[in-house]
This record gives sequence, structure tokens and C-alpha cells, in this order.
Amino acid sequence: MHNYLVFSAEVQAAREAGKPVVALESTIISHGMPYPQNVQTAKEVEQIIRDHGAVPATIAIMNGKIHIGLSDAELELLGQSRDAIKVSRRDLPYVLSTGKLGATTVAATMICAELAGIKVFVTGGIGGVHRGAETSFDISADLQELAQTSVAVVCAGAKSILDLGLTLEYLETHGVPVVSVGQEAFPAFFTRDSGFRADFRLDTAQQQAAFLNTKWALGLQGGVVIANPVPEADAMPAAEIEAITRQALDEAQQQGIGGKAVTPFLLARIKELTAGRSLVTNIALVKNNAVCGAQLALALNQTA
Ligand code: PSU
Ligand code: MN
Repeated sequence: MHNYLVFSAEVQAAREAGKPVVALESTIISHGMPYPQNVQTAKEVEQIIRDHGAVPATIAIMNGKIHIGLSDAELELLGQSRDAIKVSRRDLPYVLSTGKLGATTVAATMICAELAGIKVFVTGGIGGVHRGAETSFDISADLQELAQTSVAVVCAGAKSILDLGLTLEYLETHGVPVVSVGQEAFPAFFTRDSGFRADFRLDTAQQQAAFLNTKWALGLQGGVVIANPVPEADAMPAAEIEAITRQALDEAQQQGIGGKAVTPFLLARIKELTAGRSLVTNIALVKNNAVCGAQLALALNQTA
């Protein structure tokens, strides 16, 4: 298995020194944001994690290897590439065995983080049960991964392009705890309140670390959603985002967008329809999550 893992010098040094490491995904770079903001944001997020005492490990698939930690040149390559493949659990063996360039989703990043012994992963939003899933069956593989892979996923909730009620039901069925930070509500990515409650509220990194240690000490495998709301000042108006989301969903249906292309299509359309303001919010919430994730990795490291 270790034949497949390649650690950057920075991450390797952190492992040897027992320093806390935070995983970062790469689909958000290749398919979630446009160039050059994607690369710029990736670098700034990494720096925020360093500034808070942890070491960032952005994960991607290159030349038949799982890269744990990318150089600036590798980030640039991924951010500019037009043919990086969006890699979820299903796609990992194909992209690795063919040596293609792959950007990992939440699901694939969780798998790779677990292989690398990393417990905390920071992203923007998780995938979920799509609106209309009762006919499309479109349920992100991220949810099944959360059910089985023991990594904490720090996010700003899930976008309301999804059916958030069904997403939370699905997570409950599979025993995935949803923890909110600083509030009771489950956040909806662009907005702080989805109208649904998270299962638990744990405001401090120490409380979150104790929760994770307890879950995993009991042998309860699987992930935990740590839902950290977008800062008030960066949130978008809920009514506006709902109207735009509906329009983007209608367009996706009319254009016959399906499968793994759905989420990237919706993200790009929402950005266009908000004249780029959704991207500003997206960047702000990922940075906010980086602080939360670094603090959690430190707290977990102290109790290890
Ligand atoms: N949601 C976002 N931004 C993203 C994604 C989701 O707000 O960039 C990406 C993540 O990589 C996530 C993936 O794991 O989309 C989910 O895709 P799908 O719905 O096809 O499983
Ligand atoms: Mn899907």
C-alpha cells in the first residue's frame, strides 16, 4: 500500500516530528473554483494552517501515486489543468493505474488521508443527497465514505443545491455524527442556517477532539462532519442563493447534465449567476474552516 503514497518533504518532516497534519482536497481546486483564484486560495489556506501550528497536506493523484502534500508547482499544474479527473472512491484505481492526473473529492481525500494516518481534513462543503434523488438516485459517494472512513471532515455544511433534510437523514441512518461549531443550526455553506439542526454542538477544539477520541476508542469507525458556519460578514442572502440555485438546477436538467458533472456544473453556474460573489463567500468559508481544522488537529495531537 505504501507503494502508492508519496509524501512531500514538509509532510514527511511533520510525520517524523509528530506534528499535527491537516488534509486538504483537490477537487475544490480543479473543479470547484476557477483559475487563478483556485491556486491562490489553495496556497493561502495552506498558510493559514501553518500559521495555526499544523502542517497542510493537499492530496492529489499524479503519475500513479497518491501525493500527500503538493509543491507550489504541483498546485499550479492541478489548478491550470483542463483534464484533471475528478476522483471519488470509484475512480481511484483507474486514475492511479493509468497514471493520469486526478483531483480528489471529499470521499477520495478521506480514503487517502486515512491511508496516510491523517485524522483531520478541511474542505468547503461535502456532497450529499441531491434534490430529486428519489428519481435520479444522485447521492454523493461522500456520504458512504463518511459512514466508513475514520476522518473528521471540517466543512461549512453542505450547499442548498442538495436536499439538506435528506442528506442529514442519510447520515443519521449510517451513524455519521453531525457536529456544529458555535451554533445549533446545521449551516448551508453560503448561509449560516439551513433551517435544520445539527445533532450536537461542540464549540471548542478540545470538545471536538474528545468526541472523536471517544467515538474511535469505542471502535465506531467512520467519519464525523464538523460543520463550521461561514462568518456572518461573508454569508450570502438566503433568498438570493435559493433563487439562483433553482435556476442552476433547472438549467442542469434542461442541458441533461448528469453523474459526476452535476456538482461542478452547479458550482460554476452559481458563481456566474452571482457575478462572482459566491466565489468570494466560498473562499472566505474555506479559510475559516482552515483555522478550525488546524485547531482540531492540534487538540487531537495533544490527546494522542
Ligand atoms: N461542494 C462544494 N464544493 C466542492 C464540492 C462539493 O461546495 O468543490 C466537490 C467536493 O470535492 C465534493 C464533490 O466531494 O464536489 C462532490 O461531488 P459529487 O456530488 O459528484 O459526489
Ligand atoms: Mn452525484
